[in-house]
Amino acid sequence: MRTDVAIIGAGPAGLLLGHLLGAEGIACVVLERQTPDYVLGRIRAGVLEQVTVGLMERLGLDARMKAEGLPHDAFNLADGERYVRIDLAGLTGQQVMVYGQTEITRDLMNAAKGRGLEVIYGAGDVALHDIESGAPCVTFTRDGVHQRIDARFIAGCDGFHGPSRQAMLGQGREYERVYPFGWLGILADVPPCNHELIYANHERGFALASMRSETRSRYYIDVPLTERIEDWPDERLWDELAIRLGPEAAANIVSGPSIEKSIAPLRSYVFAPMRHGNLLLCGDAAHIVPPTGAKGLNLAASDVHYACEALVAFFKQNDRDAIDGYSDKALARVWKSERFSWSLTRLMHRFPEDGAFERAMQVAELDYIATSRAAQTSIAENYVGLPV
Ligand code: RFL
Ligand code: PHB
Repeated sequence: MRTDVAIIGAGPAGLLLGHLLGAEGIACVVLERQTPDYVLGRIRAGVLEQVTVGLMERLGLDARMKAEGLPHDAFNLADGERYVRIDLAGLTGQQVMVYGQTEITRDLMNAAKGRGLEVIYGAGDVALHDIESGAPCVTFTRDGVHQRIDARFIAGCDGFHGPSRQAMLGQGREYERVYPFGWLGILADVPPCNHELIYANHERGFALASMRSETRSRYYIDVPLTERIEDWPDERLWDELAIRLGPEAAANIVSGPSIEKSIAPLRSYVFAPMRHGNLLLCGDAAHIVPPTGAKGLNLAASDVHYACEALVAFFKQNDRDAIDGYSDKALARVWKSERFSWSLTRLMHRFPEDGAFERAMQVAELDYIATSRAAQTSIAENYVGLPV
């Protein structure tokens, strides 16, 4: 096979890039190791920035999101019984959209065939070759048959564990911070306890009340990395959520059987630069943020925006500088989201190594945020997403 851009990974980054390039008349093929059902079974992000919503609008794939997504004007930071409301709409004039990563992925998947976007699922042993040359290629096996795609560029959209970053590891630098806890998440078909998200810092640890719809809730607590999912039967988790979210939220929690429960470790990670030769990395393949700022999927979307812009400039105006400039442009936004996610994680979690001083700093910061419009505006403009 021959194409302009071989895209590895059919998560949100790979599918978005495939559709955007297709709309510009640039040929591409997307290679995914898993089956469509497996990809849709991963319960992850729930909060979309305007930039991400805007890309779906540009593709004309926003109808279901507009009908079923929940626009949110605000979210809350809770510390004990105190709530600090961050009025996103009032402070920035913007909202965020609560719409699951599963749903956005499903919308992109369903539109692929009709738009002629070729996605090859079940691609094994994906390997990248000759990324420094003008004619890189990707090899893989499917149904026991060895295959090869020749391309002009490769887009590595294959997440944190994929082969793309591995192919350029010696060509850049890794920046990493691993946190001493993970988030235990539960998805249940019960109404949310509050119509706005609540991030809580309780003496027993962090908790988040989120949602997917008026009838489906998503909650998280932080747990030590040694904890196993079997240690957390549903009742224990509901009891813990009620304590950590505080009495006001607890009074409105409706509990029910989990339809998904998993533990995700927290990590901050950046690989720079995000391009080497003709391989461009997008999304989790290049960086990871702790979920506290709801930034991971949104960063994948903004990377894709910059990558698409660069590839269009190359194919339409023969502009090689646009490709060379991709990494700097994408990283400028990545680092700001890394900072925001790291600082919100620091503010809202009890770190095992922290003492009385660190806790006093958290209280002082929350006091400051509670009383300063400037501090709230800073949080709000980061949460709704910085401009691309
Ligand atoms: P993905 O979604 O991991 O997709 C990568 C795809 O590449 C495939 N792949 C391969 N394909 C072929 N060959 C190989 N060898 C391959 N290896 C891997 C994989 O199967 C997969 O289909 O990366 P992408 O597209 O960059 O998207 C990134 C997002 O998934 C991620 O950043 C977010 O989910 C992070 N995140 C959140 N982001 C937000 O913007 N808002 C949120 O509210 C939010 N909440 C979260 C989150 C992530 C979480 N977890 C579980 C990590 C909440 C959680 C709990
Ligand atoms: C989610 O609903 O899954 C969610 C919401 C906000 C976050 C992280 C995850 O910061």
